[in-house]
Amino acid sequence: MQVVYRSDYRPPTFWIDHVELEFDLDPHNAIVTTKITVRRNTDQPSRTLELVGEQLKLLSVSVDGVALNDDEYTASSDLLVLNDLPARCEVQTKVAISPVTNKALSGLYQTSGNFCTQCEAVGFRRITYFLDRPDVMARYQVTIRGDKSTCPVMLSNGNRIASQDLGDGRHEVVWEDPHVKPCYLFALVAGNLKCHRGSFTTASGRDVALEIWVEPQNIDKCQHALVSLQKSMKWDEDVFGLEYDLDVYMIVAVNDFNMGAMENKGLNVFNSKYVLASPETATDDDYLLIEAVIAHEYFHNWTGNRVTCRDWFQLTLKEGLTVFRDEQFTADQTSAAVKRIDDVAGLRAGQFAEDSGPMAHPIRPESYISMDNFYTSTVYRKGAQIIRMYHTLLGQDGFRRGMDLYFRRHDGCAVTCDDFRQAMADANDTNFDLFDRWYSQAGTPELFVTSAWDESAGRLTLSMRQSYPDLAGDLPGTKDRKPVPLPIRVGLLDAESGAELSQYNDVLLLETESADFQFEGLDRQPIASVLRDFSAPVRLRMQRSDDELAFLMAHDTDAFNRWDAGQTLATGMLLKMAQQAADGQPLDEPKLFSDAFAKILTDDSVDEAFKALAITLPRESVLGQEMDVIDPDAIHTAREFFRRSVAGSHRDQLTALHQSLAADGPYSNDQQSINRRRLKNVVLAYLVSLDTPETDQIAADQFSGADNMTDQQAALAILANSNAEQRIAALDEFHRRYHGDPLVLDKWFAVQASSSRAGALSEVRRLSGHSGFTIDNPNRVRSLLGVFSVNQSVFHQADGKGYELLGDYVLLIQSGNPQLASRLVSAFNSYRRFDTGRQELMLRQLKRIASEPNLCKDVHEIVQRALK
Ligand code: BAL
Ligand code: ZN
Repeated sequence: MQVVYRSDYRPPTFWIDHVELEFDLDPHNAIVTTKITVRRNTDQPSRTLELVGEQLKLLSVSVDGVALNDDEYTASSDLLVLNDLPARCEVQTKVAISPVTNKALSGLYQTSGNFCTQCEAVGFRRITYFLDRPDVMARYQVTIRGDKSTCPVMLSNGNRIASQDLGDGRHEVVWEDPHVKPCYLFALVAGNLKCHRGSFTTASGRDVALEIWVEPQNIDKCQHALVSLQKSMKWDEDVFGLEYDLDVYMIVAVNDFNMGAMENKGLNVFNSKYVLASPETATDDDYLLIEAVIAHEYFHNWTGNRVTCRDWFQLTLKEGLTVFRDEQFTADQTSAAVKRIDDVAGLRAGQFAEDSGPMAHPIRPESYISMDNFYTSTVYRKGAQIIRMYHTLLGQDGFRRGMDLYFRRHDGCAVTCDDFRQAMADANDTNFDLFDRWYSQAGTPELFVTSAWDESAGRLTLSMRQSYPDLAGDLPGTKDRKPVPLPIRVGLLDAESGAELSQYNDVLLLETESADFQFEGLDRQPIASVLRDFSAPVRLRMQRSDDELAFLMAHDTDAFNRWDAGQTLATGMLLKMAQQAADGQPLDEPKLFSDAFAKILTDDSVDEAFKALAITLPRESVLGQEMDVIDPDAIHTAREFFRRSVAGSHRDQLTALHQSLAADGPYSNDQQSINRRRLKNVVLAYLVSLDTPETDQIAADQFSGADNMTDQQAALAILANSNAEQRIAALDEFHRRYHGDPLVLDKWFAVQASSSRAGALSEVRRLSGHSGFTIDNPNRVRSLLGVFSVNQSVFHQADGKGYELLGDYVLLIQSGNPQLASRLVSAFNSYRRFDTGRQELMLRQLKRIASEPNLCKDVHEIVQRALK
C-alpha cells in the first residue's frame, strides 16, 4: 500500500480559486456537479491536473464549457487526469455517489435518515474529484436541491444567499462562504432538523446568530451547548482577542459520527454525544465534555480554519494548539488544578502507552498509509503539552504576542509547525530552535532527578538528567534522539512545617542531557517539589521515600504535585502488592496511604473534586506501564485488595461522608454540587468494594433515588462491577427506562463492558448479540467493544477469549468502517508488554487479521506496524 512521506511534499501544479458545487440529493444516487476555477502554479511547470476521487462514478467532464471526449482525459473511480490545460480555466465534473450505502461515515452519508458530510482528513474526494489537500484554499458557493418533505432543512458553510421552491416537491438553497478554506472544512447537512437559537454580540458589536440543529425529539437538550458556545466566543475574545467572522454559527448533532466533532467553517458537525444534555440523561462529565468539545471546535475557527495546515503531517499545528486552548478554557471555567490533574491522568493512560508501543510517532509524523490513523493522542494531547511549554516559558503575555504575530503573518494561509515556532520566537525575541526536537522525536523522555544537601553551605543541589527509553523495533523518530528543552517548575517546602519557601519557586530550563541546579541560603534541608503542574511531558524518576511522598501529599502547595505524590505513593505500594500476589504471598496492608487518605478527606483547604482525585487509585493500565512484564491478574488482585483494605479501615468515615454528600438537596449544576457528586461517587465505590449487604444497599438506594444521571449512572456502574444481589434488577430497570435514548443506552453497554467481575467477558460477548447492539453506530461500538478493550483484567483474560472477541469484530467492521476498526485493533499494540502466553494469543489475532484478503488500509497500517 502506498506510503506518504512528509519529505515528499510538493506544492500543487494548479491552485483552485473558486468552487461551485451543486448537489441533487438522493439517498442512492446523489448527483454532484462541481465547477472549479483553476490557475496554474507558476512555480510548477506541469500542465497536468490530477484530481483525486474515491468510489466516484464519473458522469461527465468539461473544460471551459466544452465537454471532453473519453480520449481527452483519463479517469478511474479514484483519479481524474486532465492534460495540457491552459494556465487558467474552469473544469466541470459531474459524478454520482450513494450516501445511503456509505458506512465509512466519510464523505457524504446518511445518518438517521439525514444527509451529512465528514471531509477531514480526506473525505472530500468521496464527494467529488478534487485537489483534496489542505494547502489548496478556495472560496465556495454551494447549491443544494432536495426533497421538501425529507429535507426541509439544507445547510452548508457561510451565509445562505438564496432559496427557491422548485415546484416538483423539491426545493433549492444556495450558500456562500466568503472565506477561503481547504476542502476538508466543507460541510453539507440536509434533513428533518429543528433549531435551538441564540445569539452573540462580538466585542466589536456585530450580532452573530447561533443555531444548534438537532433531530426534533432532542430540541430540549441544546441549552447547555448553546451557553457553552457563548462562553467560548467570549473567552477567545478576552484571552486571545479573536472574534468570530461570519454572521451565523451553526452546530448540527448527528448520531453516527466517527469523531467527536468537526470544525467545518460556520457549520460544525457534532457527534450528538457532545451536544445533547439534560440532567436526567447526561452526567456531570458529559456536561463538562460538551463544553470542552464545543469550545475546541469553536477555537478551531482561528487555529485551524483561518490559519490551516500546509499538509497533514502538520496536523498538530492546529490540533495541539487547539487542545491547549480548550484546556485553558476549561481550567478558567472550573478549577485549574483539577483540570490539570484530569488531563495529565488521561495523557499518561493513553499517550504514554502509545508513545512506548509500535504506533509511537513524533507529534509531526514522517509518514503514513492512512492519515486517519494519525488523529492520535500523541498529535493531540502531547502536541498540547508542547504548546503548553512555550506558554510556561513565555508567560501568558509572551504567548499572546506569539499568537498575535502568528495570525498577522499567516491569516488565510496553510502553514507548518515551523511557522508557528518561528512566530513564538520572533515575537519574543528568543530562540526556539531546540523545540524542533519535540516535533521530530518519538517517545516519552525520562527525567532523572537526584538531590544532594550540603549542610554547611545551606545548599540543595538538584541534579537532573534526561534520556529516552529504548523502544522495541525500528520506529520512526527514535534514532539519534537528542535532549529536548524541558521547563521544570520547582518549589521547596520546609521539611518540618511543610510551609512553602516561596522565594525558591522557579521554572528551571534543562536543555542539555544533564545539569545541576542549586538553591542557596537554606536553614535546613527542605523537601523538593519537582515538575510542578506537570510542566513538561516526561516520566519523572526521582528516588523518594514513602514518607517523603506522604509529606508532599499532605503539604505540597502545588495541587498537581500534591495529587501526584499520592499517586506515586500508591503506585509503589500497589506494584509491591502485585508482586506479592504473583508470588502467592499475603499482601501488605497499605497503611501509609490509608492514613493520608483519611487526612485528605477532612482537609478543608481543598475542594471535593480534588479530594475525589486524591483518593482515586491509579488505573490498572497505568500500573501496568510500570511493570517490565504486565501481569493483569496480579495488578487487579492488588488494586482490589488495596481499595477494600482502605475502605475497611475507614468504613464509618466513608459511610458518614456518603450520607452527608447524599443529603444535598435536589439536583443543581453549580460547581460545588458537581464537585460533591464527584466525591460522593468515588466514596460509594470504596464502600461497595466491601461486598456487604449494607454497603450494596447504599448503592441500590442511590440508584433508585437519584434525580440525575450522574448519581444514577455511578451507582449502576458500581453495582455492575459488584456481586450485589441488586445488580441485575438495576441493569434491567435502567434498560427499561432508557432503551429508547441512544446516548443513555450507550451508558448501559459501557458500564457492563467496564465491569471486572467474574464472567464479565462472557457478558460482553452476550451483549454483542443484544438487539440494541449494532456495528453501524460508532458510539455503540465504542461503548461496548472500545470500553471492553481497555478493561485490562478482562480483555487480557489469560485464555485469549477477549482477544478472539475483538479480532472477530475488527474483521466484521473493517470493510464498512475502516476508521472505527483501526481504533479497535490498536488494543493489540501493547502485546509485547505481556507474558509469552498472552503475546502468542494476541499475535494469533494480529496474524489472522493481517491475512484477511480485503483488509482496509487503516487496519493494515496498524497491524503491520504491530507485527514489525
Ligand atoms: N478536526 C477533527 C476534529 C477535531 O479535532 O476537532
Ligand atoms: Zn481539533
